[in-house]
Amino acid sequence: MKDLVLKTRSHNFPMSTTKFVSTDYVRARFSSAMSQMYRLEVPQYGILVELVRQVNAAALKKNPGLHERLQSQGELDRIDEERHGAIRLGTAAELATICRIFRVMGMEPVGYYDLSEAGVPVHSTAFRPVTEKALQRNPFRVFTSLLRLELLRDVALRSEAAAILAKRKIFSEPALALLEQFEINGVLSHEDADEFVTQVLQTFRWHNKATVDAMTYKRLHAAHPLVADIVCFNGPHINHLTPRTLDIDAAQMEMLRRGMQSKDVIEGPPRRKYPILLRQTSFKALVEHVSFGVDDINGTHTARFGEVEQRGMALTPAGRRLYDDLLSSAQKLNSASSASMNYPQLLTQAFCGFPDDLKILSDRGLVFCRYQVADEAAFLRSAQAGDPWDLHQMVGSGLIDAEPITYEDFLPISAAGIFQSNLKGAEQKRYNAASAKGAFEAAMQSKVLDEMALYSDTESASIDLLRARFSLVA
Ligand code: OOG
Ligand code: NI
Repeated sequence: MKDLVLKTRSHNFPMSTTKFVSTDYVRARFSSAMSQMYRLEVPQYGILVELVRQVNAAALKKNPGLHERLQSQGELDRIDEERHGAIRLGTAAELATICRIFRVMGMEPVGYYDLSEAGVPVHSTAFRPVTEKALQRNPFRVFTSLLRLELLRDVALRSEAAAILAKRKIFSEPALALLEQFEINGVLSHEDADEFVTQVLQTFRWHNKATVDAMTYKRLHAAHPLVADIVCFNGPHINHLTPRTLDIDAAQMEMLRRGMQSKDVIEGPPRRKYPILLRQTSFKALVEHVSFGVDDINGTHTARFGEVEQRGMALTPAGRRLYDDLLSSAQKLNSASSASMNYPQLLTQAFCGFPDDLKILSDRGLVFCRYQVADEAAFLRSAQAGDPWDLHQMVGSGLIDAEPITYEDFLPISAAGIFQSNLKGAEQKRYNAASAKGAFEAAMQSKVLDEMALYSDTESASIDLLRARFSLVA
């Protein structure tokens, strides 16, 4: 529990012996500190992590091909350390500061997710590392949502909520001081980095005392349960942490066997031989005791849950269009009451339209790949013989391997499903709101990165490297 102990900083550290640390170090420390804290706060999370570890070990043992693939992609070592978390912020200022804080950890905002379409009054991004090396070192991500008070119908309630939020300070003074120090120097010392992690962790801890009275909580909750969750506490408590599993069907079965209240349906694509994008399931949020107002009136709040995810291949824009089309056709059939099949069956049927063969997937340009030399001797022979550079042909003849790139992001429809299954009493309303990426970026004071461009850059970089080697030998 070293991470949770508040340490005092010594300021008489001589510069010459000060060791500076990388942003990767800060992120890895923070991810591990969050995991330790959440284990203490929500013991079911610890059980889930252990369950996933067992499922993963079994999956690797059963499937040597999977073991080999993860190893060659540099992912084997990160699996047990891998997790994402989620937080919900109340104001533009909070989002702008969190963006600066996550930069100290080498995390950038990637992607824009509009959840209003699915009846959740927030929009979101995911902070995550973006380089291949940083992802291998530690891929910690935080799905970060910002409340959209302007979507509430009741104008008086809007300003009441805004006034409550304006009063809170969610970051500690030492955290902000270290943040400024990092921004000036571009680095933190080992000691300061550890202190920074300790301080930032405090922002995400649970508060069992609401900042408002029970009536105010009730009114905000009636507008939307998420509004109460975001507005009524002194900080954006981490609401779940998600370990990565290699077999989500097995993990789901194991959750049910151990009596966890897991969702009935796994979000995302159906089970396949070659997994694509992201599949997720969660256990229901806990009903927790909280107290309200100065009189400490007892009540409950429902927010925190557990989730597992399985990651698959990153899809190109063409692959993603096909995914979105198939998913929406399965969902349409499911909402037509005449359907004779259940949702998982409809989904499986719809996804017959998505090839499940690596060669077809890459030939049809549906997945992003990292290209590597497969047959070193033949590659060199071909270069020396003066053969023309022809990637497609060299993959076909086995000189080069096309290794699918793992999806590192989230899915808006799945995220909405996860939000919904954890909001007690939320009615399924649709907000008639325009997507507001520009407003989100203005609030954050930073642009979000385009995830497709990141995958495409990784793919191109691998091709450029091979091509340069090929012409060097020639
Ligand atoms: C975030 C829900 C979305 C995911 O993995 O898609 C999410 C939240 O409940 O705050 O975490
Ligand atoms: Ni999640």
